[in-house]
Amino acid sequence: MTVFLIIIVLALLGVTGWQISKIFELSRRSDEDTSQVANDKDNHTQALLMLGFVIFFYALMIYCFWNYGRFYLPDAASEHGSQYDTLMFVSIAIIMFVQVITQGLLHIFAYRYKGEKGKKAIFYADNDKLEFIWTIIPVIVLAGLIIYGLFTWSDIMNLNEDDDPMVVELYAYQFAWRARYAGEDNTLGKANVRFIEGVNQLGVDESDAYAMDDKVVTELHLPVNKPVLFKMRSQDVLHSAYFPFFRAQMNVVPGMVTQFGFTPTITTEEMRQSDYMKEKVEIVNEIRKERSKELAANGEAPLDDYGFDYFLLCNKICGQGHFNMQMKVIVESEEDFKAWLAEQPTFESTMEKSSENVDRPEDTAEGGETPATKGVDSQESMKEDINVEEEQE
Ligand SMILES: [Cu+2]
Repeated sequence: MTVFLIIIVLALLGVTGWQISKIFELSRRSDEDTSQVANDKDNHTQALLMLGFVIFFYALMIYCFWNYGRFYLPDAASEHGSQYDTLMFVSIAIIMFVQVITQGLLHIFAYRYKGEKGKKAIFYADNDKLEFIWTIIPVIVLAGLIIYGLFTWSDIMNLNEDDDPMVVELYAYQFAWRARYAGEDNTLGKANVRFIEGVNQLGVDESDAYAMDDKVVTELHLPVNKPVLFKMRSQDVLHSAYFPFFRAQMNVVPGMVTQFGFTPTITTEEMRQSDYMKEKVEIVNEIRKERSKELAANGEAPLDDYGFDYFLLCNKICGQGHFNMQMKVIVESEEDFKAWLAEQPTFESTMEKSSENVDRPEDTAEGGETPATKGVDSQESMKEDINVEEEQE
């Protein structure tokens, strides 16, 4: 009913506007120029609008650089990152330079050579020399950029196999990540979604000898200055493994293995101590403090303080829980990494434990929690969270 009334009100308003415009038309002086052909006054208004637009456009551009510049990522935390950033910078610098000049010229010319009574344009058919110049310059610049981009791409993508990179699988599913370390042999065991059962969440092939020493974890640890080769697999839909601080991103496609490698160069602790990050964390905590005050006023629990950590994000909108599909990444010294990895259970021991639990059901209640079963729990609770949200809607 309300909608119907609103529609009627809007229709009546439209009719009123139309009637008013009719009255204005009738009250016009008879000597006013009502021709459809633009006169000097029209041309002058249009010319001023063109000039006004380009000034507004430049002002907006400067404002955006000034205001949003602080959202740039800090120096890359990977070996190839600076190459990537330079390519990005060179491309943007060239585009900005050309853009500023051509936009300016386009609008200034529109203003300067606006139509005027008695003014006639020169008939200028063509000029081979000019056409050659404005064709060849973009061709050279674009070809240069593309070739530069291709070289950078192949430099980044072709991991040097002689460096013997550590192989880690990144496993994506709605809506979380798991990592699988290849173990002592640095070879990942075979896996297939058909083998997914119980604690074997990643579908690792139990009959493959290479799989026995694999380690499935929920947090990605990386030793600093060591090359890592990621092999990516998806359980369900298209995901994208995105490491913004390491300038790395690769699609994770169901049914195939994609790969990407990089060498982290800045540890989590070093990044936390950098001026950039200290300032950022301070700002975030300032906002959180303000928010906590509001929460406290409403009798709710205040927010925890934020501390920086690297993370792996999903950068493909893969469903309802996409926004929270992330995994903590810790870059640390090789000793710390080795100590951490040694504590993680192998696939073999996880499977043995689970089969023992099946044999002796009385143990399951108090049985130790392996990271894999922990994963099941968090996955379940995540699903519950989403269901709760759905109900609220
Ligand atoms: Cu995803």
